[in-house]
Amino acid sequence: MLRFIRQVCNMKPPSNASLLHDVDIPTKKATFGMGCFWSNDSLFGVTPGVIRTRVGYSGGTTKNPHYRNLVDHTEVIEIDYDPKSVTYGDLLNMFWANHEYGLTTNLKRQYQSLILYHEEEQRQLAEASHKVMQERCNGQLRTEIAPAGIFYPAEDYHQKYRLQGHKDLCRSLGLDSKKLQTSHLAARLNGYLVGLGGKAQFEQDVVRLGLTEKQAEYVRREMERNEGGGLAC
Ligand code: MHO
Repeated sequence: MLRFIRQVCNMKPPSNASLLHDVDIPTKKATFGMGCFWSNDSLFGVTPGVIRTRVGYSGGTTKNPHYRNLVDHTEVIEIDYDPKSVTYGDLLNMFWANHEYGLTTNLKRQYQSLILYHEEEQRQLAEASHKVMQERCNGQLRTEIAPAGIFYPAEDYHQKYRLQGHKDLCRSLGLDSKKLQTSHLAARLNGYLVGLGGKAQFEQDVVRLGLTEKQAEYVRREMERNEGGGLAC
């Protein structure tokens, strides 16, 4: 155990630029409110085709909301995805399959089930999927669909919340406040660390993401520890 702790604490900031923080390809945005944004950040961050994620507040009317004063805003996740690798329809399926708040009547606005669309095609797909779900739920669904407005990024400590629990790993990855919102690698690890994404995908990702063997080994241990438990908030 001691040896393990020492190993982790010895992780040095990367000496080369091989870590895959920046992925410079054309992306589209998707924005969803589906309860506490910590878990959604992990869920989408580890999804193939998702390039970057950040969490924040949107959907309301007041300016500059913050966590302790959301007023009419909702916790949302903003996703940058590669439409050649994952479709908006795939993301919508994940939206419907991974939260239960659409049926709750007395939910705080903070956790509103919400789809904020960025273009006409997204609106149509969102409304079509909503119609199917609404029939399945006998008209009880509370999910709202609206055009995406201003997105206010949440405070730094909410970004890649699960990853930030691993301070030495974060330090070894050279994560700063900007990278917490833009790093591809951070989005992926934030999911893997809580047991999402699966071992096979992680092993394929190790080299691509530029992880050292020590970093990879640390993530493997966490994946095993958390297997199957990823989404609790
Ligand atoms: N259960 C968590 C929710 C946080 S979330 C960002 C808490 O009570 O702090 O809404």
